[in-house]
Order: sequence, then C-alpha cells, then structure tokens
Amino acid sequence: NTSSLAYPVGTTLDRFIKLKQEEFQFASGELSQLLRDIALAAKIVNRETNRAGLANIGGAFGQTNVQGEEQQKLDVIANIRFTRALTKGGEVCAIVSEEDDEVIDLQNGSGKYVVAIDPLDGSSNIDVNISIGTIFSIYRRVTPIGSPIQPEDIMQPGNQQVAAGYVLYGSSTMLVYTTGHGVNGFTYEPSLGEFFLSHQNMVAPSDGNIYSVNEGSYYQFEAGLQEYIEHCKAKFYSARYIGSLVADFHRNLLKGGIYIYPATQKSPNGKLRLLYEANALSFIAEQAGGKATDGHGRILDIQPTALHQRTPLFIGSKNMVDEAGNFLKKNATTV
Ligand code: P6P
Repeated sequence: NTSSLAYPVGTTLDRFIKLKQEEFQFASGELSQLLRDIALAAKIVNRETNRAGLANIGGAFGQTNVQGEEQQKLDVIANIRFTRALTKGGEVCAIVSEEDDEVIDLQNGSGKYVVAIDPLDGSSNIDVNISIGTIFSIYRRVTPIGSPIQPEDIMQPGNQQVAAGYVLYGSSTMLVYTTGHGVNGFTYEPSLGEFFLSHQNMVAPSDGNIYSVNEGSYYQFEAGLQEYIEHCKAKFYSARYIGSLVADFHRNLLKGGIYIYPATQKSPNGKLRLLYEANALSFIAEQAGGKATDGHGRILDIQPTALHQRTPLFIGSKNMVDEAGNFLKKNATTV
C-alpha cells in the first residue's frame, strides 16, 4: 500500500502529484493536471477571500442561487475562478456547481472528467471572518469522449469518484484531497505561492468526543437523534458547531468527532447537497478510515436523481457514526 510511502514534509503539491502519478500510473496525467488546475484556482480564491473585507467584495451580491440563498460576492467570484481554471485546464467536459442551476457543458471534446463543486461553502460566514471552504468531486465521464454530455455522465453515485477534496480558507489555507489511495493535506505558503505537504496520510480517529450539529433545530429532529444528542451530553462530549461544514469536518477529521446535518421538519432531506458536498467529504472520510451515512445507508452508494438534491449527513469517526445510526435505528420514526 504505497499510500504510506513517506514523502518529506516540504514536498510541494505539484511534486507530490507528480510522484503519485508515477506510482499509480494515472492515465496519461490528465487527472494530475486537473488537480493542479484546482489548486491554481484555490490560490486565487484564497487571495480574494483574504482581501474580502478590504476590496469591497464582501457582503451580498444581490442575487440568489438555485438554493434561493443570497449569493455573496465571493461566492460568485469563486465560481467564476474555478469554472475558468477548469475550462482553461482542458481536462474537464462538464461542471456541476452549487452556483449554477444547470450543468455547465464546457463543449470540450477531449475532456475526460466531470467536476461537481461547491465553490465557496459557508459563504454567509465571509463577513464575520469565519473559515469557509471549497468542496469538489471528480468523476470520469461514462459516455464516449467527444460525444454530447449525457445525464449518466453527471448523475453518478459517489462510489464512482476518481478524486475528491476540499480547500479550507482558515487561519491557514489548506488543500486536502484523495484519489482513492489515502488522504493528504497541504498547507499554503502565500509568500511562495505554493501548497506544501503538511498532513501526510491523514487518518480519522475511530472515536472522538466532539459532536457538531445545530442544536437550535433540536425540536425538529427525530426522536433517535434527540436521544443520541442526550447521549453525547451524558458522556460530556464537546459541542463544536462552526456553521461552516468544511471547518467542522476538517477539525473532526483531525481530532475525532461527528458532524450531523439531519433531516428536519423544515428540511426533510437535510440541507447539504449530495453531488458537491456530501459525496466529496464522504469519499475523504472513508479514505481516512472514517464513515459517512445519511443516518441509515452509505452516502457513496446513493444514486443521484436530481442535480441539487439534498441528503442528511452523518460523517466523521467511524464508531460515532455507527453509534448515532444505532440510536436512529432503535427509534425509527418519520420526521
Ligand atoms: P445551519 C453553510 O451554509 C452550510 O452549508 C454548511 O457549511 C454548514 O455546516 C451548514 O450549512 C449550517 O447550516 O442550518 O446550521 O445554519
């Protein structure tokens, strides 16, 4: 299992991708190039994010996206930056973005890959200077290269991902990704414009004592989940909920913990989207030895039926996700 190969900390992302490509014989390097394209866009969005307060690009953009959420200017900028980088990179034939109602067909006859992306998740946190993130999934198209994009190219279950990752624009900016051979984290050094390997072969603790859920919705939760939350309190777990999925997920990945966005009366399918939030983080969680379900079944096995469909999400330390699932099973009732 070469994912345990030691690479010197200080290896740049570019060098790491090249070394990994040699190990795994990526088809002729297109996926490597695609990962570099994403990293480039992340560096640009990082710079825009850091300037948001100064360059009068914070605050609402005045339009709403497909979710009916007020688009923040940075949302729009991030969407443009990632879409442009992926278009210019030449490896992608279609993009599914939280910010676009329809699939973006890049009309790229040689593009092998489909990218599903949330360009800037948690963007309501921009104006209050809380960490935000980009989340992305990469699939190989299933219809012949060069032919028109078909629904089956887009509506693939998460277990078909060839890569997935997130960028966390936090106290430092990190890019964390997997190609199905373990999870590796890179920290950005703005003065050098490089991501450096800082978290090699990340492993999620199988247990933890952090639970992340919006308890303001407690009375909308099904009985089993209410019982699980009482169980967490009885065990003196720590409640940590930033309101920014990537930040909560990343902390729980490192320290152990569970993040829950469940079905509620207001959101019977939860709030998070399957294609460009849950699937990517679930792939990463599983590659790090963690687990991700919708409370009952494996997220990665869900067959998508709608572009922006939502799913409940229980994700993080394996034993905690299992335990929460047992509480739900014991009290199975409809919301
Ligand atoms: P609530 C941000 O809008 C987001 O998509 C996630 O980043 C975050 O975890 C969640 O929604 C917060 O939602 O309903 O608890 O405010």
